[in-house]
Amino acid sequence: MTEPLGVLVMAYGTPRRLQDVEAYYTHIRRGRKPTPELLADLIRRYEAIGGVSPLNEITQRQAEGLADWLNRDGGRPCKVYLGMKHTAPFIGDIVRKMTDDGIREAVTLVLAPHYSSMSVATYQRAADEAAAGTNLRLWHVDSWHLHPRFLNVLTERVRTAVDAHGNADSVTVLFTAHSLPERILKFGDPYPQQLRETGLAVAEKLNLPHIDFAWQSAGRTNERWLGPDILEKLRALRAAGHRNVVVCAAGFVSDHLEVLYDIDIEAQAVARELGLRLTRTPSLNDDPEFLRALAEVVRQRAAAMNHA
Ligand code: FEC
Repeated sequence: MTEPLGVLVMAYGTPRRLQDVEAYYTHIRRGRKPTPELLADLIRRYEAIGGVSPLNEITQRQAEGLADWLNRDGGRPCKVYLGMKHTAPFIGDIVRKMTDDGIREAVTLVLAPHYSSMSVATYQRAADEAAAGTNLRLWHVDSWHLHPRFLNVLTERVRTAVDAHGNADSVTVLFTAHSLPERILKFGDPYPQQLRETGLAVAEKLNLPHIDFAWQSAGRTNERWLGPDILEKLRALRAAGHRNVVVCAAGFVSDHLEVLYDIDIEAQAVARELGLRLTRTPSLNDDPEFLRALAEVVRQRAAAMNHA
């Protein structure tokens, strides 16, 4: 029997209960506890979206849907594992489970389309560290921001949202992703360029006359983060006479705090205040076509290693 190919899906993770938010936040801050003010502010944001984020559940469904596609495409049988960056089951523990299960070859896939040394690479490092000295060989997928099927799914969402506004001429489509510290620019990180490439590819398919880019959800730290921030960009668009904005959070693939709070509550409030009509494209979540795109991404990576 053919030995299964391991597939390590990696995602951000979210606290399962409000009581777990402090430990989660401390983990994100690499062991430094947040101040009481920062913690209270984060808890307030979780409460505003109903107390917990749907992220873990959606991630789980994404991994299951991916496994379904991979096990019916006629290729090598796959065993899909899911490891989280900031909550259990942690990436390192899952890699150890993979080795216990006898997996010797695996593709790793982060559920974020754009590569950065401060995002995707940190997941990969966690997996590499756990796999070091074992028989498990990992082949990382760095990015999949231009995968044709992914672009098709995103494009359809943008098309529907723009159509709901009436006329593409009167709408600005704003592509966003999670901000990162500005210092990534010093080492030529591809992250900003990749977000641009995704947005431009969608715009080209739809022949969109007005597109723009912004960063969202910047961390509450003292350093400079990539800008313009989405709120600043909304103000600038209104000042330039725009009235209709479609936000496509192309850097995220799921509903979670940064979408449900930062866009649906915070950015919506600013848009209302400015007299802007803002709609957000629905998150990809467990859309079968999106998961099929991810299955193709995995197969392509494996094929590049001649292990499809
Ligand atoms: O729904 C949820 O509960 C989790 C939503 C969530 C996602 C997410 C994705 C990304 N982050 C990225 C980078 C950073 C950096 C810092 C940082 C901080 C936070 C905090 C929360 C949080 N992030 Fe996150 N992120 C999510 C949630 N993130 C909560 C802490 C409070 C706050 O700042 O709001 C700053 C760390 C530091 O303080 O040093 C950097 C990137 C992504 C997108 C790629 C990915 O999914 O990995 C990049 C979802």
